[in-house]
Amino acid sequence: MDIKTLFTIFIFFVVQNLHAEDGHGLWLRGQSTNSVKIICPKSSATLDIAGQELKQSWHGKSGATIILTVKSDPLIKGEGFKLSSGEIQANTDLGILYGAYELLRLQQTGEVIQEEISNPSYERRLLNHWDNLDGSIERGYAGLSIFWRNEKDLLTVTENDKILWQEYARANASIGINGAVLDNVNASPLVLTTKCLGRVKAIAEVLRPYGMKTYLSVKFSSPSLIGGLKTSDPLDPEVIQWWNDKVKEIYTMIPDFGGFLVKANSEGQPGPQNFGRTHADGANMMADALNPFGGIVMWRAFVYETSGGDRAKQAYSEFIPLDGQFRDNVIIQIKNGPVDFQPREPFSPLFGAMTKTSAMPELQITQEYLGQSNQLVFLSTMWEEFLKSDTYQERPGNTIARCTDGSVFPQKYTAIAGVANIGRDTNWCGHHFAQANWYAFGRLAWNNRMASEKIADEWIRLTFSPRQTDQIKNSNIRKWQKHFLAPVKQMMIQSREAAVNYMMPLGLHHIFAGEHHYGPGPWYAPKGLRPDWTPPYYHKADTNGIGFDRTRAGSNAVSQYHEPLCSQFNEPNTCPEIYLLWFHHLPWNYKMKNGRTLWDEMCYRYDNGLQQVRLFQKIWDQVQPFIDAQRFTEVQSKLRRHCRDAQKWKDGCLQYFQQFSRRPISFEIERPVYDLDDLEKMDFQQ
Ligand code: GCV
Repeated sequence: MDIKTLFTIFIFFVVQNLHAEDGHGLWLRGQSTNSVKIICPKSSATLDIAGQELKQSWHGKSGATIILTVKSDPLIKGEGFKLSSGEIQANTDLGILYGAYELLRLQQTGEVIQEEISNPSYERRLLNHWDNLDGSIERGYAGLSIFWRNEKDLLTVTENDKILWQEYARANASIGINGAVLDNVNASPLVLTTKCLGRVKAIAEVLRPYGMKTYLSVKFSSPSLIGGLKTSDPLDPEVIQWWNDKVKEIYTMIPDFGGFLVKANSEGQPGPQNFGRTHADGANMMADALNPFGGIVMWRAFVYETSGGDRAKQAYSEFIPLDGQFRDNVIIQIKNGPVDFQPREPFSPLFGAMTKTSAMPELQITQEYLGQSNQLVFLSTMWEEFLKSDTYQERPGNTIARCTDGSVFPQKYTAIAGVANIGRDTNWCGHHFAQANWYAFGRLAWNNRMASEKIADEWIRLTFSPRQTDQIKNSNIRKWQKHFLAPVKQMMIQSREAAVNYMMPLGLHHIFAGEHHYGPGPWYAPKGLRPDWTPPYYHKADTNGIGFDRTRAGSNAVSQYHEPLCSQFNEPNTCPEIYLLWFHHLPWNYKMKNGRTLWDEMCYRYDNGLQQVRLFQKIWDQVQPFIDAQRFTEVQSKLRRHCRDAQKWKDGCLQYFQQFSRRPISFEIERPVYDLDDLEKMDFQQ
């Protein structure tokens, strides 16, 4: 089936479901009856999509003309574009498509359209899908994989598959995402079999016109697991040949294949160290195979050993000595924080510290540690905080954004990745508001200086715009802005801080019950489990106090940060209070800046988080007149669950820590409603 027929079927579905408001339409609900004349001297699959999108959703003056010009301009970088009155200009067809989406977004959000050049911050803006070949998704909370299936016909591609992939590609292109890693970093070697590559080829064909490249996570031991070799040693000539041949086979099938993502020597995954080699040896071997075809290797820095001391220090300790040894088509993919996507972490000290090696941030869009698909947490503010963090590397002002987008270090490739929150659920992400995180990731990947307020504003207007909501047809837009847009935006902007407060305030981290990473479990420490997989390893509460001592006198993790951060973090009175217990073990009566004791402050923060969620419920209940029934009810129900969860977090953590603080739960706050005994036995995912 050609791309035009697919597009027609797809439009048919969109029109059919216009009033369903089940969330499937994401932020792309701007269909309009206004007409526009498109002048485009060239034709290609991508340009045709740009033209169709403009025609379908034109909110400018009816009868206007728009010219699409593919022409080089030194001010336009890569896939960037220039918008001016009546024209979209770009170096590439894809740039035109991005320009078309930007123009439509400006029209639909009511912004003034001025002449502008927009260039992407990162060359590669990728989603990482942790999708397994059996269709399950590691840390996925929105149903099964859209790419893989656990059925007899695992590899048969159906028309429904293609429709879904096309909708997916369109949504990504509309926010500038230009690549997808299709399988879990805990990779199956089978993904590299010729059969599976056939499915990857089929996906790539649907994604291609939307400018999305496909990438694969690969298992380091694939040569021995599926290639029949005795070893997977990266310096072994037969192993090198195996990867060369495999890469050649991939490019024969998928000429624009993007490259590999590798999790090696991490959480039980094999890697070069199994053969006495380094991360650089392993990454370079793959990089050499990919280089002739323009492919890249994204080599993850998420490594830690059970016997390796402070887990937060390990990635830095392993990778810094290798700086300068990697090929220029290797990028080290680093999680935002030094531990693991916690509600709040200081940034990973690796950013900016490797001056001769390309680095890229890895963010987590799926809410593994932030309430999964039950809690409303807008992650953009967390990512903004991270990207704006000053590393002080080379000179003050070198933020993470600057250290990774090529502003500070010359990188042959720049990139950013987000672990996707997408599944087969009708609304794609499990929670209607989780769509905002997908949207925010794309917008920040395009412009890493964008403010979360602006992103939230855009997303709300596009997703809940009164134009699309029958109930509001006769109501005026200002009323909608005051009673829907403003309060909902406020709720989104505050939601991450609320989550930090009711889960892990003041720098606490990783205090979840069990492997599910959902409910509270500061007590969770089954016998025999490696210590760094249990919360007491992280909170270290005892009758003397609480927190992880990472000062010079403790694990000395502070030394991995550039001055003045190292000294600031080292002293409790200069350490930002949001990171206090990340870096310090402090007595329960430690005096906070506001005069409260540490214990009272913890009580206050936990309660405050819960009260914030109660406020979100009130806000949402009041917006009912401005929204369709289905999305209203579904979000309302999620917020009720959210509130119960926040109560469990507060009650569980405060009562557990009270056993050590031996102080009353501050009388200024509401009393716990759950018993600690019950919480310790509870299955929070029920
Ligand atoms: C894909 C955490 C998650 C794992 C994940 C791992 C990683 O440990 O809990 O599910 O594995 O991070 O990022 O590799």
